[in-house]
Amino acid sequence: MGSLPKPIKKLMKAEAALAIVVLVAVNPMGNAFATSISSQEFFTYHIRDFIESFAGEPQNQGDFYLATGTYEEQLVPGLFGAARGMNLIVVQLESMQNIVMGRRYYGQEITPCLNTLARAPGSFYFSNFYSQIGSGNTSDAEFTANNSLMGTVESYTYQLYQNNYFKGLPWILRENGYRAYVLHGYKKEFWNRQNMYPAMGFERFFSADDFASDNIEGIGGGNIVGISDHAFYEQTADYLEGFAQPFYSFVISLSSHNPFRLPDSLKGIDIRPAEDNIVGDYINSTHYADRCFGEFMELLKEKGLYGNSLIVVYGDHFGLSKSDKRVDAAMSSWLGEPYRYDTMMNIPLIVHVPGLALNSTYENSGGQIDLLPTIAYLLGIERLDTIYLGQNLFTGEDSVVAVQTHMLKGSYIKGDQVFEISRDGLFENSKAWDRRTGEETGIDGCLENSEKAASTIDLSTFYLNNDVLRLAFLENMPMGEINETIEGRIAELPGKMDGKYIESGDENALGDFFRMMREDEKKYALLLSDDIYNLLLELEVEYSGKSKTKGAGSIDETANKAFLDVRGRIVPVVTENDNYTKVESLGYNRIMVTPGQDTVLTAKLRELLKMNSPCGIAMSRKHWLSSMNIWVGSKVPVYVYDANMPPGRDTMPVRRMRTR
Ligand code: GP9
Ligand code: MN
Repeated sequence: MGSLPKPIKKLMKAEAALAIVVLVAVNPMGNAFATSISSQEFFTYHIRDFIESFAGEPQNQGDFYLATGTYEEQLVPGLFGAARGMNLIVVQLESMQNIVMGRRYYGQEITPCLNTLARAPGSFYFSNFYSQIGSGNTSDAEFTANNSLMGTVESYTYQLYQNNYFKGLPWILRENGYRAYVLHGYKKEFWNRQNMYPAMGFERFFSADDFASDNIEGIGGGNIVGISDHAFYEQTADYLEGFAQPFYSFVISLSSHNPFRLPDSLKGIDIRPAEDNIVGDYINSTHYADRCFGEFMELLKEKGLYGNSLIVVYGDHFGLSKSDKRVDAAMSSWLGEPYRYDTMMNIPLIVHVPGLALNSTYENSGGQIDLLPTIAYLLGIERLDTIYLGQNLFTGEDSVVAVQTHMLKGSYIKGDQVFEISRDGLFENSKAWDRRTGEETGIDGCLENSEKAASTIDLSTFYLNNDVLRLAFLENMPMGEINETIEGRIAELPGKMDGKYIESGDENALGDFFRMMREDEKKYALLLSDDIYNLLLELEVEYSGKSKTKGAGSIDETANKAFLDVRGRIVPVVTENDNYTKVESLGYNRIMVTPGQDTVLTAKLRELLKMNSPCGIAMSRKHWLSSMNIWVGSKVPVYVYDANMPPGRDTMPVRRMRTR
């Protein structure tokens, strides 16, 4: 099958091209035809391109390849294979943001141990590196780092795709003679790790069952009360010492978890009254996590593992949420400047290759998705026979870092530029700024990168939804057959559906609607509202089984399963003034837009159709009759309901119209 990176890169380019295909054309009669990519075509397009990428052209790794030593623009010549044959120890640090790295709090160094590692001979510190999680927090960080694919915002990745086949770091390293283990001192059921880790290729999961907890009050905080990092690393080092070599050990810390309350005896930083809030707690919590990490490094030295292991350490995600107004204010006050999303998502990455004298800090942009090819490069793996969407950071190129939470799909960081897509899904309403100064730069030239960032997410979802890795690598299915298999699976929306209008805040109507959808497992429904985003949020809070008090990861799985099933059959309808991107970020992958009452195709609506992939246009019968000339010829299906749906009315039949 040859090495895949080139095709993938080609695919990414083609993908970007796809999105800028003009989707709205004007016919000679003066009527605008809305043409877009139906979901069917969308998927067919992907897979066609995927096939071409395998079929043609001899492979030339020169221009982009990521893991071999053959490309030209490497940051440091000769690093390919610099850690060949060594163990790999990857440490994922809970809530560790880059903001504390190298920083002092009134003279007190917050992360002296990480700073020491970053400055050590053989260390490379990437300071412009980002978290790329979906809705699975820690587990998404783990997923993306190991598989070089984005997780999802639909639900958490470890739940939705536990039955998929993966071919990330653990499997690749096992193919290369390694043993692969994962160690984390918390309950094995949490984030469905016990089922997902074997699927990802880990041979054994050392969970809370395998660690003696010191149960320090407040460690971890919230519902995540567990073992201290001190006790965890101590026992981890013992386990590592016993492993046959070479091994890959994925080590996931826990102590520095929100809300960051440490017992006073473990606080190492004197906090002033101004930061006597979550910021001060965070500083102390990360300081403690850093100290324990330093102890771990010392233990590795004692056990002779420091000198023969490639060590990679990075943060999983932010600890201090800008989306929480009080946290935002406290952080801005401490920093003396507005706390921004790029600052929040910026996590440290340190890569340590033993035996090298070199030491550098790099500022090329990168994200967790880039870890697999970067590590494979240092380990000297010539060919990465898998599908991955990241790039080797040692090429020195700026990655277009795709993000999908807080800043939504289509947002990215590249070099010093941060681009945040507008929540209404319109490019022109978006903004961009310089990460160094925070100054707005205007959005000229951002479209292509925004589309590339969005396609990184769409491609990941496509591969995951269709279990493409299984078909391609486990079943060795010929490409044509993969195409047919996937095409056969794509479910089209039925021609007849139910329509329902519910006002946001109307709990009774929402409850009745949810029950109706649960009872009839074949029913699909169009959902309209005066405030569709908030209505969907209410639905999620009430019925998703996610704990309202216990925080991320605490999920009633039975309730959640029912919710996901119902959600998959709901098609929210957004107006051109609604927040399309925000609705999408709630995990709805079939969304319709409604042109409201206008009988013209407004520029805004055209833009929405161009920038996004709605599965249809929805409108009332009256509207359809008066604007048919606009929609006949549309590739996007048009669905029509009987009249204007008044609140509280029973459901209303919705039908797909013939437009072609
Ligand atoms: C629990 C730990 C925390 O095992 O990974 O998860 P988070 O709440 O950060 O996703
Ligand atoms: Mn976490």
